Amino acid sequence: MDQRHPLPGRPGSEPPPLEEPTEPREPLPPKSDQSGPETVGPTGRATGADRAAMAQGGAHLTTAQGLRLPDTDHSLKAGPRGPVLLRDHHLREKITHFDHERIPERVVHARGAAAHGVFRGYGTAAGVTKAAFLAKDAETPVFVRFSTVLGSRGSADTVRDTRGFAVKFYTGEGVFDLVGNNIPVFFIQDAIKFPDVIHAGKPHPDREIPQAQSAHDTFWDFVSLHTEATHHTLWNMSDRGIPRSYRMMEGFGVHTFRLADASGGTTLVKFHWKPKLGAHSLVWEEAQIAGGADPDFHRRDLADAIEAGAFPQWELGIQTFPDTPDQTFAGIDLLDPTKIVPEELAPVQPIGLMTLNANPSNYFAETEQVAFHPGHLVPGIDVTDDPLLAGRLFSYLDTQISRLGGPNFAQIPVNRPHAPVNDMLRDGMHQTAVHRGVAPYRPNSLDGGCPFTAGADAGGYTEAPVEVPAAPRGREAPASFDDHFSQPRQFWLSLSPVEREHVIAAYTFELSKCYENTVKERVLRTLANIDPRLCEEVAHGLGLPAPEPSEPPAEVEPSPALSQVGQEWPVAGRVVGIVTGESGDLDSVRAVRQAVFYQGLVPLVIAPRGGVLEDGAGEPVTVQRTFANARSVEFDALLLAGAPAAGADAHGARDAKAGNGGAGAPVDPRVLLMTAEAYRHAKAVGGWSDAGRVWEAAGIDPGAHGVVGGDNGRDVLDGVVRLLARHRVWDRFPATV
Ligand code: HDD
Repeated sequence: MDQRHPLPGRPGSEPPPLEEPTEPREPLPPKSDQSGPETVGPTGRATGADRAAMAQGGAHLTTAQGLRLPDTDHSLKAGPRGPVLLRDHHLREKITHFDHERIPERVVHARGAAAHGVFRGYGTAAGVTKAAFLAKDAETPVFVRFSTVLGSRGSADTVRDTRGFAVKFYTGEGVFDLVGNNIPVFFIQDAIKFPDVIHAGKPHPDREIPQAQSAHDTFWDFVSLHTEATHHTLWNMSDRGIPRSYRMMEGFGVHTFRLADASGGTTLVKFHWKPKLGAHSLVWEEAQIAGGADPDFHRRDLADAIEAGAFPQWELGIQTFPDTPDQTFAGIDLLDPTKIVPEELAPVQPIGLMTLNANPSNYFAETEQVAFHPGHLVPGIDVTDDPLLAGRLFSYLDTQISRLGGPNFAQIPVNRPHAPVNDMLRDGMHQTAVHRGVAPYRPNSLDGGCPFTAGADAGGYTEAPVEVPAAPRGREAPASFDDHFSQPRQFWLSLSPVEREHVIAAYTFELSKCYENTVKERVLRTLANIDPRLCEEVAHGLGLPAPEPSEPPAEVEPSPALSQVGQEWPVAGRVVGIVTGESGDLDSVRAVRQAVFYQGLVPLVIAPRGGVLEDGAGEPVTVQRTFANARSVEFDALLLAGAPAAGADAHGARDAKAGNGGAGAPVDPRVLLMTAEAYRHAKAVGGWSDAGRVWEAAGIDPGAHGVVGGDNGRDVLDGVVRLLARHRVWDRFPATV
């Protein structure tokens, strides 16, 4: 963690005064975590006109035409009680602009959060691709947008859904977009079904419910009628559907891509993003609570981590496969986007590191207006004939035209390439470039023949000369696309027992929200083909008979890389709540808070009321959360500096002495709820002083794994941090499957 950033509430970062200034002054400078890349003009040159200067220059309020205004609080009226005059241009301009502030939200992936960063190539991909940004130590600015798929722009972050993982590389050879997800497979094999799967997943058209959910009839109707969706759906029902944080998600390019080296050799690859913090998830109850208590849970987590200097990192890796005419590997059809290639068969080879180090300064300008497209490629990276990818290559350009109001969205600052642009595209809505010359066509003799085309030796993009197989035209898929159950079964068999429990619970929950028994029964038939035990458990939960499989279970080997449980990971940036009462042992709180911080974690002190806690002995302790606004879901681990007594709350100490009360004082019920929840969600909990009274009152076995007691807060913290490295204390939950 960057030590330059002071602890929240630590003296040294004095905020500017909040009073209304009496003299004009420049707007506040961007915060240190908001320094995005330099604005680049449509020609690719740095404009020098920075974004703020273009829309927020000068000290005085003006109209959009730059006319200074003496007042913006009163409409122009005929006398103080008279009618408003239509000639008031400022009123009309202000309201008209406001009326048009919203643009259509993305038809999918509407809810997102983004960050700027940098990608550094390792040079290890040099043997398979000529892409310059992958060269050793080449540094490329990136903009990354994470998203949910189904919900509207204002929906909650922690819903069960696939997450988008879209990365824009501003390379010197043009923009490369890797528009992936946190799940390595997709629902459908052909893009022509995309409107159908999305119509099925979106809220029902009559009442427009449920929001941001797959737990409804039309979704399950679709996926049970299109059994190719089984694999993706199973991933959604697994812990992958409810990530702990965007920082702790894997990312996948999903399709097989084709890399080309300088001598024309080609290699098929699948792209993977591996988070340095490991891939971790919420538990379902936690996700639901967070959806209400903090709908911005993931968005906040990402921005807070970057602001605190705990920059999230991912390694980009590739699985490589020979570019053979059949485009299969180990019997797996590489053009089928419902299939993975297990990492045990084709290891993921790291080729670069991405670090997200700056928050956007304006959500709309950057996160909302960023426009990705899987067809934004650079020399050395090409597409394959995956039929899902083919449709995507059409869809993204098309959608930006209506979403961003015309064909010039590449001129929006966040979308501008950092490579020079000379495209002969002209005019259109929102044209901001002032093009020179008279001959936007080529060849021409009037503008000196410019622009010139570039062969491969001048960095021009050339498609790999792949043979197109001769076959009669037709609407059909290869026979290999008919295998819908072997890889879902492999995924199921690869999960740890506790992860399987979660899958069973997720299917049972989602299907219990459906009204139509025929839909549930059809889903059960697909589950029977994955694994009879999975089917039986879900059927039991629904109160329905378990059907027989329609095909024998596939003979597959588990792929251990698919499980998220069992390894140890860095704990940097994890959030540790420290609960204390008004009159608790502040010395221990100070020491533990400091120790948490120096281990690279984020300490948040939780007390009965806000402000600071003082004991006259040391520095006051700033309170970041109160018993009234804290919920366990915010913390990866909870530490109790004693047993805060009931009686003190945010409205003031009803009992001035309330705090870590005497032996007989009842524990504050909000602390009990927080602790019991954290324990139930398999989090590490620790405590010192008389924290044992909390365990007792919350019904927690002090000897249970993951409950760390002791006399010294620092020792307790060490025990808790060791547990955090495994994310959760799963072995507290004996699994049955
Ligand atoms: Fe898509 C957005 C990822 C299939 C059509 N998609 C979108 C975003 C991500 C993905 C991450 C959000 C980008 C952002 O943050 O702005 N989509 C995928 C993946 C797919 C996939 C990994 C399969 C492997 N998508 C897919 C198909 C189609 C689309 C088959 C249409 C035929 N996707 C779109 C879209 C969106 C979009 C409608 C909505 C907003 C946008 O493009 O810019 O065009």
